[in-house]
This record gives sequence, structure tokens and C-alpha cells, in this order.
Amino acid sequence: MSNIAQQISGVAAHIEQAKLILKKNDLGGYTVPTHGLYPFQWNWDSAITALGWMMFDEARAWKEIELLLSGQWDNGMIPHVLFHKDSDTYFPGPDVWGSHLKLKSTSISQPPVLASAIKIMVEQCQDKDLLKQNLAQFLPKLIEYHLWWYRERDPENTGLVVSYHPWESGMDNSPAWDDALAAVPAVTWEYQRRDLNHIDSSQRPKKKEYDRYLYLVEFFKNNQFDSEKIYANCPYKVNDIGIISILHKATKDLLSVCASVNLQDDALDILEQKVKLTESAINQLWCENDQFFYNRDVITKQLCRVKTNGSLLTLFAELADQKQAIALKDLSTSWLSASAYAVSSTHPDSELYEPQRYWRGPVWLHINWMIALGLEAYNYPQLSEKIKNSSLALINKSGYFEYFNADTGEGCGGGDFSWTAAIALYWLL
Ligand code: 9YW
Repeated sequence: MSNIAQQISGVAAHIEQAKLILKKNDLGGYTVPTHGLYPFQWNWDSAITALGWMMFDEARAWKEIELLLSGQWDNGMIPHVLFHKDSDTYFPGPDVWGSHLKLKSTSISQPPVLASAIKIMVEQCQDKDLLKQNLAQFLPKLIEYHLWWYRERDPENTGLVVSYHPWESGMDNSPAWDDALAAVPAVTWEYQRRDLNHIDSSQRPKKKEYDRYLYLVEFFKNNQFDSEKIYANCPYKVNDIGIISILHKATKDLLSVCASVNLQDDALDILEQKVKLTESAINQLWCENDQFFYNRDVITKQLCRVKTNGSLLTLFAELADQKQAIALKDLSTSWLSASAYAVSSTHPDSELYEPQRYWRGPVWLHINWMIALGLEAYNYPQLSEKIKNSSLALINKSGYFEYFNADTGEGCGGGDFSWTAAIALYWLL
């Protein structure tokens, strides 16, 4: 048990509760983020949740990945949501997305943390036969997934992939997307949101955002999911620093897992080149004046000048040079002191900060986990530890919520949440 584990009270009870949450959210091989609000399999949730399963049930952990990969498209994309079974508690469902594959899904992806989760799972796994068997099955699919990102989302080979939807970022209503999203037309048809049946509207995105999220969903469908047409005409295109960082880290992790099993494949050379390309391109997103990596609106070519936590993921990716890393470490220190607990999703000094509205301020544990790993990689163990401790203090105070009010630590969004439980298991076991 780690030091942190001893510091928070009732550790054994927390661990038991976290395991129970994963079991309760298990729908027979895949884990829903939480019942009701999110009744399907989400991409980055599942990757992180598999890590939680790995801490106490290895076979179940690999099963989570198997089911996620079962939704992979022929072009390599792993969708953001897999609609394994029908449910009427979530909107928009498969009909709105309109993909008619055998396993229905959305038509965008999500931050590709999967290969990074798998690298940690490989390190943790005790059952070597199970490991070998699963890797043989998964690695070719993961390679295809990473090739898809670079081929379809960076057709001009810039080193910086583009994202087409705030849902793809996983940070839906982040203020970083406000300007880019404002340029997207709103749908004019009536629809019934289901999220507001579960959660108070003060903790969720607004109608003006949903109107545009839905426009984009229809845009993909009306363009028959054709990558070239979408790249040419999508009214929303951003360089998402969170996705770019997570993809970069995951590609390096994938290459390392492939090397560890001596996998030979020409595609690995392509991935090596993409890693180098991103390393040389990343400074386009660095603002020397603000000492910060920003997201960028690819259509207007403007940086999105709001400080959100996605930028600290450049530490997780080890994309920051030493000088940038010092600046980001200093900023993380002051960011941490400005929030009551852990790193909030938007910097509390921003005028767009809202402590309980989803990605506009609240604290998310899985992001803090990645920031903590990044700080550790840059050799700032004390700050990394502080982030873990303040994150675990949230669970201690409020339980396993989807996210937490950054001013009060109060639990927000869905309860008994899978990735929150998974991160706790990773830290506590
Ligand atoms: C949605 C499931 C997902 C997360 C996203 C988060 C939210 C809602 O919930 O998205 O309707 O897709 O923003 O990161 O994967 O937990």
C-alpha cells in the first residue's frame, strides 16, 4: 500500500467500495461509466476502467478492452461510444448518429489513452499466458487505431491532429471550445435532452452547446462519414492539446509494448515518424508570452486563449521542453493553490471559470492522474504526490462522483462513477 493510502481514512473501505462500483457498472464484459446517465461503453472511460479492473481481476480487465476493440471501424477508428444494448436514458442515441454497422456506434473517437492504459496493464499483469494471448489479438488493432488518427485527422502531415467535435475531446463544454463552437450553426429541430433527467442543469452544458453538438453529428451523417469531405468542410476543426498529448504519449507507449514483444511491422516506422513530427510541431501551440500551450481553432488559425487543464497533459506526453516544463510546473503549483482540491478543469482566475459546470471548472480525477504522472516523469515527485493526495481527499469527502465542484469539493454529475473508482484503485492498491 502506498503512502497516500495510509493518509486517507478508511482506505480498505474505499478500495472495497471502488471494486463494488466497477462490479455494479459491469454489463457483462464492458463497464458503463454510471447507470442511467451514460448507459453504454465509452472509449476513454473503458481504457481507464480496465486499469481499475486490472488491479483485482485480470481476466475482466482484458475483456473490457476486447469489447471496446470489437467496435473498431474498418478504417481503424475506435468510436467514442459503442451502443451495445438499447437504452432510452441517453440522448443522442444510435439513430441520431446514423452509423448502421452491426455494432452501432458514434462516428467520432475520444482521447486515445487506450495504449497508455494497456502499457500499464502489461506491467501489472501476473498471468503471462493471458497477457500474451490478449496482446497478440489487440496490438494489430491498436496499430490500426493510431494509424487512423494520423492518416485521417492529419492528412496534411502537420504533426498536429484535428478534432471535429467537443465530444471527441472528452471535455465537452470546455471554454476552450467556445469560439470555435460559436461558428457552428445550431439545429432548429426540437429534441429532448435526457441528461437533465439525471443531473441538475447547473452542472451540465447549455442548450446553445447541445444545438451545435447535434449539428455536427448530423453533418458527419450527411457526409456519409467520408473523411475527406469532413476534413474539407467541417465547420468545427480544432487542434486539441489534450488529444494531441494523449495520442503522442499513447503512440510512444504502443511502440514500447510492441518492442517488448518483438513485434515487427512496417507501420511501426510510420508511427515513429509521427512521434518526431509532433515533437517538432508542438511549439506552434506554445504561447511564449503566457508560457502556456493553448488549443487552436484550425479554421481561424487563432489560439484559444483560455487556460484549461488539457494543456498540462503535455507533461504526461513529455512534449514540453525543460523550460516549458518548469513554467508548467510553476503554473500547476499556483493552479493547485487556487483550487480547493486538485487541478480544476479551467484555471480559477479565468473569467470563464464555473466551479460546478462540467468541464468549465470542476475537478476530474482521471485528468489529475495524468497530470500527476506527467509531473513524476519530469521529476517533480512532491507536486505529483500533492495532486494525488488532493484528488484522493475528494473521494474521502464526497465519494466516487463523475467530477467535483472545484471550490467546495462537493460531488457533481453521475454517482458511483467507473473511472473515478478505477483511478482510486490504481492509486490505492
Ligand atoms: C457524453 C462518459 C463521458 C466521458 C466524457 C464526458 C461525458 C458525455 O461523459 O460525455 O454525452 O458523451 O465529457 O469525457 O467520456 O463518462
